[in-house]
Parts: sequence; structure tokens; C-alpha cells
Amino acid sequence: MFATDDTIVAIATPPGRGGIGVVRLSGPRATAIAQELIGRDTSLAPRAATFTRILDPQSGKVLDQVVATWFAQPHSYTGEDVVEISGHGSPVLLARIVELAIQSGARLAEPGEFTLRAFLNGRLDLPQAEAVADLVDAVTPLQARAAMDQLEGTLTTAIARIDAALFDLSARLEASLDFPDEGFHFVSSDQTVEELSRIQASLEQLIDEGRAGRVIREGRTIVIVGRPNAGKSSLFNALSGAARAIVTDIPGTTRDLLTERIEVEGLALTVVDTAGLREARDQIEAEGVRRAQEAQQIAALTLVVIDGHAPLESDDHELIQKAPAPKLVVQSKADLPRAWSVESIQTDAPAIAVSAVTGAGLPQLKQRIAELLVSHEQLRDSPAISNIRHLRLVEDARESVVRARGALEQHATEELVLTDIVRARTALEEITGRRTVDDLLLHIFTRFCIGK
Ligand SMILES: Nc1nc2c(ncn2[C@@H]2O[C@H](COP(=O)(O)OP(=O)(O)O)[C@@H](O)[C@H]2O)c(=O)[nH]1
Ligand SMILES: [Mg+2]
Repeated sequence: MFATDDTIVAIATPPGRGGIGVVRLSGPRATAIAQELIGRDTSLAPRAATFTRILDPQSGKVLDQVVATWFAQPHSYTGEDVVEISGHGSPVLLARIVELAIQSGARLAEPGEFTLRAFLNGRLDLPQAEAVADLVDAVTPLQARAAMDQLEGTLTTAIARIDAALFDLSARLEASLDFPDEGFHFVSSDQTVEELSRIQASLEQLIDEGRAGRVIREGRTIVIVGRPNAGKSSLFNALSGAARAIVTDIPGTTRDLLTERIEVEGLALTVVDTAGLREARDQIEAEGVRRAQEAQQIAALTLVVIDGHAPLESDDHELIQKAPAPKLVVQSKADLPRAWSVESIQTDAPAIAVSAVTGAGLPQLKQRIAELLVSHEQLRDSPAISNIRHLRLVEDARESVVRARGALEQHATEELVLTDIVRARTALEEITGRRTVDDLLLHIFTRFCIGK
């Protein structure tokens, strides 16, 4: 992996112009290098912002007026000496400051390297470091809240509690192993089974939350299907708030898949508009229909649009039935007189009347979409766990706990039970990063942007 004993530098603000731009230095020579950049007239002080200027050594002229802040180790983001130089937000100036820092002995930081150092120096555990990336990537307020909770340590606390219970159990089992002849059992088999059940329940609760957490963190795809002219493209445009899809009264207008990212009740969703499902008139339409059917396979939710202004046909029932669950029936064109009532369709799927023209029913539709993807409570309290890596490891831990219980119930030796408990703990330690391999760190931290 990367060296950790040198001084790294990078632009910490987003590329492009801005009111200010920040160059960040971290490492043993951060202050020395910053001091070289600003010259001898002013000197940096710990925990203080200093108004100063950067001199270009080539021309001897002032390059920029800046504010330099020294965060003395260990009370900094990385745990090392950090200097943040806030200059004017010009990409050319910031690049020049970085260049000068490199000439003075700094190295250009790799993506995520500041946060990696924070992790290696014990300032953050692994879920917290991962939360930093999620927070920066968040596109909805709900995603930001879930990431912030993780940064605040909700997952770490939950894992630590479970790990402490496992540790306690293993300590007592080991004690019984060490003193087999004393006629003294540190832990009864019944009691152990009971405790393992409790631990299993805690892990299962996390796994449950994780399902909703993943929907929040990763978003989901919803697919709009229906017969030609049902009003699919109009609904797609209404949901995305833009006239993305062409709307005409000519059946078969939409022939390829159209996708748009939207936010619904804090969830980041991708909506897909599809070609109308019918006997295709030509090759292009046939391909469109094939793609529409394929899109349903990846959908987390299917919206089946049925023209509310035209009489129901047998095809419509078939369409609703064939759509994969979970699905929602949308009775379109609610601003026009209705040709049928939503009660007349036989399906377990909820049905909602919506007008793409007036927007009536759209808020209700959005709410139902969100509820079908995650439950009400899960939308209210952000779940402790949302990352697939964490979820897999919690599932591994649960499996080991179940195995330990099974072994106990079959009166296996304490050693066997212990092996599974140790396995469960190993999985949990991999989440928090107490046990890590370089590959995993590389995988996690290269996801970051440079300067983070
Ligand atoms: N009055 C009314 N007309 C609609 C509504 N939604 C769609 N339409 C009309 O129905 C026709 C077909 O719409 P379109 O969205 O292209 O349907 P698609 O073929 O399913 O994509 C167009 O003439 C639209 O203007 C609606 O909510 N109200
Ligand atoms: Mg269309």
C-alpha cells in the first residue's frame, strides 16, 4: 500500500472555480513545508488561522493571499500535523500551490489517503472512514443522514455491543476448558444457548435494517410498463420533472429504454420508461418490447400503467398479472372521465389514479413507491447498516452463531463451540477494521476522491 511516514498534499475542494479553494497538507513535514511556502515573515501557530501570502520562488512575487490553518497532531483529521491553505478558488493557483509543496518535499496524495491515515492513526474506524465517502457521495438528504449516523458511530456501537457479548461468552467457555476437573462450570449449556439466541437476534435485527439501508444507500430502479398510449412516457416525465420522453398520441412512440435519476421521499431512484407492450409492428419495436420485458427483471418495483380513460381489456389483466412483484398499478389520465374503477381490477397490487397533466395523485404515488421499497419506520429512523460489505460480514457472523448453537445443542465439545464463536468475532472485527488486509483497504480507499 502507500507509504505512511511522508507528507502528502492535495487540493481538497472540488475541481473548478470557487470562492475559495483549499490545499491540504498532512504528515511530519506539513508545517515545515507550509512555512517554506509562506516565507519567514509570518509563522504558523497551532490551532490558529493565519492570514498570509504564498510567494512564488521563481519570480519572487506574491502568488496568492491565503489563510493557513495548522491543526497540530494528534488533534487533526488524520492524526498527523495538518495544514490547510485556503486560497482563492482558481484551479491554476491551487495547482501551483500543490506544485510548490511538492518541490518542497511533499508527495501528491492518492485518493482517500487522508482518510486512510485517519484510520491507520485510530482517528476513525473502518465503518466511519467508509461513511466519509458515503457522505461525500450522498445525493439525497436521507443518504446523507444515514452516512452521518454511521460516521457518528451507530454501526460501530451496535457491533461493539454484540462483540462484547461474544467475548464474554468465549471467556467463560475457555475458563471451563482450563479447569475441567474442578467440577465447576463457568457457564451452563442452557445459559449459553440462551445467550447465543440473544446475540443471533441482535445480528438478525441488523440484517433486517440492512435491507432498507441498502435501498437508501444504493438507490433502486423502478420500471414503467404498459400498453402503447397508456401514458407511460407522460408519467415518466411527471416523475422526473422534465420533458425527457417524447409524448404523442401515436402508439409505439417510445422504442428504447429511457432512464432518469429521481429522488422520491429521500430515496435515490432510477426510473425507466419502456416501449409499449404489444405485438410489435416492426423490428425496432420488437427490440423495444424485448428490452421492456428485460428491464422488468432488474426492477425493484414495476409500475403498470393502464389507460384510465379507455375501457379495460383482457390484455390489461394479463399485463398486471405478468408483471413481477412488487408492483403498483397506475390508472392514468385521472383528469379525464374514468372508463373503469380501480376496484374492478383483480390484483393484490395497490392501485393509484394519477394525472400526468394536472399532477393529481402524483404525491400519493411517490409515497406508495417509497413504502413498497422500504417500510415506514425504516424511512423515519435511518438504519444502522447500509453497506453490502458490512451486511455480508454480519450474515457470516450470524451463520457462525447459529452453528455454535447447533453444536451446543448436540453436546459438542466446548472447543468446537468456541471455534464458531471466534469465527463470528473475526467477521465482526473485519467490519470495524480491527482485522484488515491491504487489499481491502485499497478497495475501500480508492473509492474516495483525491484530497479526502
Ligand atoms: N389528459 C391526459 N392525457 C394524457 C395523460 N397522460 C398521457 N396522456 C396522453 O395520452 C397519449 C399517450 O401518452 P404517452 O405518455 O406517450 O403514452 P405511452 O405510449 O404509454 O408512453 C398522449 O396523447 C398524451 O398526451 C394524462 O394524464 N391526462
Ligand atoms: Mg411512450
